[in-house]
Amino acid sequence: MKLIIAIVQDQDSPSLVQDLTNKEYRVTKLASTGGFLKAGNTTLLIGVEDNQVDEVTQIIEDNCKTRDFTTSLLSVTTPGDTYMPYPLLVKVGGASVFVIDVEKYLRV
Ligand code: 2BA
Repeated sequence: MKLIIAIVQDQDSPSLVQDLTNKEYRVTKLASTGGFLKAGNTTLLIGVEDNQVDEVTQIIEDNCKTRDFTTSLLSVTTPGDTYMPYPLLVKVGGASVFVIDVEKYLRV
């Protein structure tokens, strides 16, 4: 068995969760925050049999789009310098996916 951890953009998560549950996959949705952009994203935990990993990753790929974000970072060189905001273009997604071996799965 595998645990798929998928970090996706909030906008993509409703259709993704719907498609997964329509195919009878069990999904847990967590509200998360990206460390770099400090913006909300969604982390999905999906426990599957080994032979289901490809189908689930395909469903994730079908639902998750890459988007461009412009973020404003603050730059300062030495103490006392003025903070200079400068725009930075960042590509986010489609999804960051981890597939982990599960030692034991219990539903008691
Ligand atoms: P964030 O950390 O907010 O990162 C958003 C996007 O900013 C990333 O998109 C990437 O394009 C860029 N980025 C992140 N860290 C960077 C850095 N140190 N320098 C330059 N650019 C950087 P994605 O790679 O698609 O990641 C989207 C979100 O997925 C991330 O949000 C984070 O929440 C998660 N993530 C991605 N890779 C991860 C990893 N290896 N471990 C844990 N979480 C990860």
